Amino acid sequence: MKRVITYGTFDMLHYGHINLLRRAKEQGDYLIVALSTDEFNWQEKHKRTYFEFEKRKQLLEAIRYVDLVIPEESWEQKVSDMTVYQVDTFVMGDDWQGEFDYLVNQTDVEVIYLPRTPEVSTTQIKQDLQNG
Ligand code: C2G
Repeated sequence: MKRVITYGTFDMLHYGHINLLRRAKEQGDYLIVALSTDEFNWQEKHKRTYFEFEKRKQLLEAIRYVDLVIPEESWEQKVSDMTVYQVDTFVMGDDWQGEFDYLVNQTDVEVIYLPRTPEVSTTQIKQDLQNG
């Protein structure tokens, strides 16, 4: 069984996230999503989410491509996650291109960056709603 992992906030879930999760699952048989906690989002990404962690987790767990949701609490946990969850492939959108290449050297996972869905983002949705 090929195990895939990806990380993110997944706030205000939209089809860009679904496109990513679908393609991540296509890389293997079992997809783990490490979901940024509210604290991690605020302290490390200076993002306040619209939906709190438990709600974002509930949404992700309802997606057919997702097999397990775990918390993302730090940038550093990725290396140990690869071992703990016996990961074969790490997937991220290409807005992170190159940022996680260190995982190839520090673990034996395959690192794949997938093209983002260009026209949609949580930030854009919020702006559009504000502008009416
Ligand atoms: N994504 C995408 N297309 C979009 C929006 C997002 O492919 N239109 C992808 C991102 O590239 C990322 C995933 O969906 O791989 C989740 O996006 P975010 O929730 O914005 O995640 P981010 O804040 O980038 O956090 O340790 C990694 C971080 O937790 C990633």
